[in-house]
Amino acid sequence: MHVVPVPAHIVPVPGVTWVLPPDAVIRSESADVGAYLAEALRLPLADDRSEAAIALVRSDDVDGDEGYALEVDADVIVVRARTDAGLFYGVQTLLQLLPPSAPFTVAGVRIADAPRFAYRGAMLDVARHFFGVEVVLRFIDELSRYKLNVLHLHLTDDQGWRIAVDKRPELARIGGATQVGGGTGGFFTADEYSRIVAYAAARHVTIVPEIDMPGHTNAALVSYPELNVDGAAPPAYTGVDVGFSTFAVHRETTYEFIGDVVEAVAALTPGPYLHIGGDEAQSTSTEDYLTFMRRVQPIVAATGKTVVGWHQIGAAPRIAGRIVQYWGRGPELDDETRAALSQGDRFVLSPADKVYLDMKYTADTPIGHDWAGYITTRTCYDWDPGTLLPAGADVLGVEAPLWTEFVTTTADIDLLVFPRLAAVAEVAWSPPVARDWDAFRGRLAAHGPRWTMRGVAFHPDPEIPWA
Ligand code: TNX
Repeated sequence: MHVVPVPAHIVPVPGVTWVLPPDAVIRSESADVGAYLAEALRLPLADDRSEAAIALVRSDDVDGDEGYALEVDADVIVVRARTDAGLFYGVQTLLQLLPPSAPFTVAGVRIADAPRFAYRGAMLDVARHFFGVEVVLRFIDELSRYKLNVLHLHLTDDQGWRIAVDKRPELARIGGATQVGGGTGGFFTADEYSRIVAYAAARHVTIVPEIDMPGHTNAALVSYPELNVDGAAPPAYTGVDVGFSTFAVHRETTYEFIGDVVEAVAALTPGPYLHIGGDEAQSTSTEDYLTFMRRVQPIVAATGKTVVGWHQIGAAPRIAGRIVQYWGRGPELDDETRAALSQGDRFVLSPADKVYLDMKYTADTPIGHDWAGYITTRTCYDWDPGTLLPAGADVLGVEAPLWTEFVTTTADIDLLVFPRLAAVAEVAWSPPVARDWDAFRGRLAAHGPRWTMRGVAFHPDPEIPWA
């Protein structure tokens, strides 16, 4: 059984094998999940009365908003869950239990599964280098196979602005026209962004849009000169430095601008979160930073969204319910993280030395950073979100970011993301007692051929005994 992330409970039933019958049909009490499975297996969906080879059943006996039970018997495979999300995760497990090609058989098994953390995410930086809708959809497809349920899109940075805002057309027109290295950039229209959101929703993935501010804003500063402290637009930026840009914090026009942007992005985003960045604002004084965050957090809250920010926002007084994304490196905690802890903030954990997917695996990796060290698949796997912060910290989950200063192609994404994202998924989903590096390596090995079949150019990390 090569299931990743490893289920909470999995017990083989010896001597039992399910074999796909020639006239197999799927019966589903969820139209959406049934359609997803039917398409994946190219099998017909049947009405309720027919004899099904695979049945997706709603059941209140299964615990949790995302939990499921899966039973493989000789004549039928049954997935039970209380919610569509649970059925979807049961289906992902089933797709992994099935062999990648015919003959389609599954060994008898009983699985009862539910996630450890509610927030299981990845981040894609589409600002440093722009990646279009199709690349993002493919990324969502892959992450949902590993039961991740959040895609954080880093939509704005010094090098580019990637989402059209009707009231502020120059953001896309001017801010969207550049990227690292001087390429032509790009941006999502409202319709394209909505396509991403809908595709994600069909896979139980929530999109978290990030508008990074007050630093990381050169693309906005180029587009609207009045956002600058001196009122003059700087030149476009296509390098890879950080910390040099800031919004004018003491001007009302800045907050009118932010209001327009936040309102537009919130209106296009059905999920509960809106990320305001807040990292590396090295050109904003501490006092100005606090002033800025005191103004901006309520602007976001007024749209009904929950504020998310990189852990530097911990320095600013919290707005109720906000989430702080920790990207530090241990063992010492910085002042902002400590401030967030003492304010009782909720945390999403993205420890840079564990899950930064833009770091090289080893010195030989052709692209990537190394400021947080080299990160092998094992490094992504061998840590516990339950003990990273002091006891009592309110940890909502885990997110693995892919920054794209040095990432220019889909093959670059694949190399850095796979297989490490699968390790992060197990960290976020599976209970600590079920986790074991040696067992994980063995299970992960079976995923290589599947990635190859799907055209995913994963890194053949030598620590994995690839099949
Ligand atoms: C730090 S992590 C950043 C990004 C860079 C990244 C490169 C964070 C909140 N800020 O601006 O892309 O390092 O690893």
